[in-house]
Formats: sequence, C-alpha cells, structure tokens
Amino acid sequence: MIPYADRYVPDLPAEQAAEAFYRCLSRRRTVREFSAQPVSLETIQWLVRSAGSAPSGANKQPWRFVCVSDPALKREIRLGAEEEEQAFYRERANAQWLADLAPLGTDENKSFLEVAPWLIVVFKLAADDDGSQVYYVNESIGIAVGMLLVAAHQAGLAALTHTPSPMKFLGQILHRPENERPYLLIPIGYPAKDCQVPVFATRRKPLDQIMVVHS
Ligand code: IYR
Repeated sequence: MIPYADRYVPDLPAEQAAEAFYRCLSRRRTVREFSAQPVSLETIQWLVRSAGSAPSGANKQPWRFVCVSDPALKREIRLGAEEEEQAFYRERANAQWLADLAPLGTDENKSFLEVAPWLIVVFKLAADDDGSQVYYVNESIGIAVGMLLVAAHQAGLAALTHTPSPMKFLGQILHRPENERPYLLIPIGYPAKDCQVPVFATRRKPLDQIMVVHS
C-alpha cells in the first residue's frame, strides 16, 4: 500500500463542485450527425487514458479500445453495420421496439460511421492477454465507457454509443484475437454545424423517480 497523496481536491465546496459538474454533464447529447472536422490522435489518446483509469475487477482492466480513423476501415465498418441494421429494421425488431425508436429517427443508414473522424471500437476481454481470468467484465467495461463519454464531452467532443447487433463483424474487420469480444462502437467527433438532437432524449426522469434516500 502507498499513501493516497495526490487526491484531487476541488476549489469549491462539494455541493458547488458537484452542481457545476452536473451543469456541464447534463449538456451532453448523443449525436448522430458529425462534422468531418479532424480530431487529433493525441486527443483520442487522452480520452482512452481516461477510460483506462476506470476501476475494474481485480484491476484486470478487461478492455481494448481500437481507434479507427482510416477511411477504408471506416467504410468497411459502415458496410458491416448497415448489413446488420437492415436485418434489424426489416426483420429482427418487433413492432414495440420500432415504436420506441421512432422518436430518435434512426434507420439502417449509418453514414456517421464514415463521417465521424474516429470510431472507437470497444472490445471486452473474455480472458486477459496471457489467458488468465478476468472478473466483473461487464461492470468494469461499462464504467470505463462511461468515463470515456464524459472525457469526450468535457473535451468538447460528441459521441454516439452505437450497438449494431450482432457485432461479430467488428472483430473480423479489425482482426482482433479470440479473447476480445465487441462491446460497443463509439463514433467520436465534433457535432455537425446544423446537428439536430431528438427532444425526446433530453427528457430526463426527475430526481424523485431515480433516487431513493434513507438517511
Ligand atoms: N442498433 C440500432 C437500433 C437502436 C436500438 C436502440 I435500444 C437505440 O437506443 C437506438 C438504436 C441502430 O443503431 O439504429
């Protein structure tokens, strides 16, 4: 053990620091219309470092963030995703699911996969690279992705948590080893200048519906 000497201490009292962060974070929107404006590799590296600082079961860090800006690969990924999404919208989704998605205006066209300057393809490790066990993988990687989204937001970037299903094609296109399973596909970039977001997605449940207090 070592002393926790570099603890982050905000300039503000906890209530104000917490509120200020909420005011920033509550302006995050999931975006499907990206600008082609480039984002540097250095920026993406900082985002992935933030994600990689997440807590994980036994600190196994059971994740890999495959970052793609190569246009040919982005195109392949788009074509793979659109193939699955065509099947989803035409056959796999039931009527209720399609009704729930209607306010988002989504369909099988996934042009954002080519427009966004970066695609971060998140893989979860079913075993560590040396074959050893990993723990609480879903919890760990979910936290890491949350931290990635927050890091992108505070850098002024927008992201989309995209889940073409099934996602097997991602491992094939990116030649990932057997222990890596696709988890999420995250286009990242600046929002398009005339970017629209669904008003439906801005409606957050009020605190009394998401919070129970015993004090
Ligand atoms: N994966 C599809 C469908 C989709 C499903 C849910 I649940 C969403 O919140 C959004 C979309 C697509 O990306 O279009």
